[in-house]
Amino acid sequence: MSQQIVISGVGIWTPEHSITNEELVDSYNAWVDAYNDDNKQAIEAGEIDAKPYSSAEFIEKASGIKQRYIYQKAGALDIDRMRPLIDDRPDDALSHQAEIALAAAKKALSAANKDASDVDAVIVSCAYTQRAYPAIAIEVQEALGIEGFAFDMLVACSAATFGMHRAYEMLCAGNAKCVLVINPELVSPQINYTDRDSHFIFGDVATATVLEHAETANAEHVYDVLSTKAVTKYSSNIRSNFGYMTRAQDVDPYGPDKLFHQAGRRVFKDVCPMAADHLSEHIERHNLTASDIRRWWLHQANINMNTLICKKLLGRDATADEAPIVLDEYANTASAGSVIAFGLNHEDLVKGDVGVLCSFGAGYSIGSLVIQKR
Ligand code: CO8
Repeated sequence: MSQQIVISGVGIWTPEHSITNEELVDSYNAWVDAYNDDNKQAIEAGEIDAKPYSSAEFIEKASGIKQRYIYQKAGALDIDRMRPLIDDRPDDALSHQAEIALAAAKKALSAANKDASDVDAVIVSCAYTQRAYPAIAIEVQEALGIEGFAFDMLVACSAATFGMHRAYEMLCAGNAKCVLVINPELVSPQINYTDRDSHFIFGDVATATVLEHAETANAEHVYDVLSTKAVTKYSSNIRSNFGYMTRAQDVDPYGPDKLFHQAGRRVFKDVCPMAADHLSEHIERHNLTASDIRRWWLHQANINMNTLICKKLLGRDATADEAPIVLDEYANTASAGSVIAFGLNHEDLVKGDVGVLCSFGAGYSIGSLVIQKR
């Protein structure tokens, strides 16, 4: 590689609305009462099972999540609706996802001390895009007035790190000079708010990072990307079957299997050792051990996963300073969790400090970057 690649800016857009565990559980339990009442005869006849209550205590203990942000709160807690209410915009209006992508992008550009005219490539990388085409990234490119090219990519939980990998490679190859990677995780429309196993897991957010060549970087906080590492292994344990094929399949396009669903305990067991091994191997490339890493900006799905992974790496519990947690406030934000952790917890690092950004989840997919403060 002839030129050093750096991360020179990070931005986070946080929705103005939030939902606490208590609010979510109150709504879900009221829906359960109505469902069980409506289906009383079938339940008593043993034809269907009564729905069990959710519990705020369970949610916090099992996941560490206390609340989540949501793009539009209206509708999500309404027991006659149980999904957010988001207006349908005409083709000539800015789309919802581009709007939140832009908000995060502007913050990242400002942190990087860049104008849109400095950027020549845009990647929108997230768990879902609200349409197939034209790409959300091209809409954002147009809104910012960027000359160059843009594209969308989907890698569920690892979309943000994999997007940064692509930016790194485009910069190494000389195909771009400055890349904006944006993760507009507008996931609330895909949450099954009538499923107690998963209704609490996710929150909306948008994050963005700026990657460029070191020689053009002029921001206050700049990180050399020492290397990137990715692995995928097919699993249906986290899945959404939502998509255009349902039109031809004569099935309910919004049925439970078309929304997010998972075998959570199985995912926990499979992914923790995979992520720990992945991270060990990645830092070994640089002759580093876990104790040499100043900060771990890990994927934010479940606090118990992060505790276990850190314990495997360090041989002890990580402190909050070593491996910050943001999921208590943001919940699981699909691919954006490690970027939020980075965005909120990096300015105190000093020159030479090494940190690791890592995502893990659906696919399965694991992506990491070893970075060093300039
Ligand atoms: N309230 C009360 N009880 C509950 C609730 C609830 N809300 N939910 C489940 N229970 C019950 C269960 O039914 C079960 O009861 P029983 O023992 O009688 O069967 C009991 O509590 C224990 O349930 P679990 O075994 O499921 O509980 P866990 O301790 O395993 O915790 C978790 C569940 C929190 C889901 C945990 O397994 C976990 O976090 N696993 C990791 C999952 C993960 O990281 N997945 C990644 C998903 S993110 C991703 O891939 C991105 C996808 C794209 C974004 C999608 C956006 C919509």
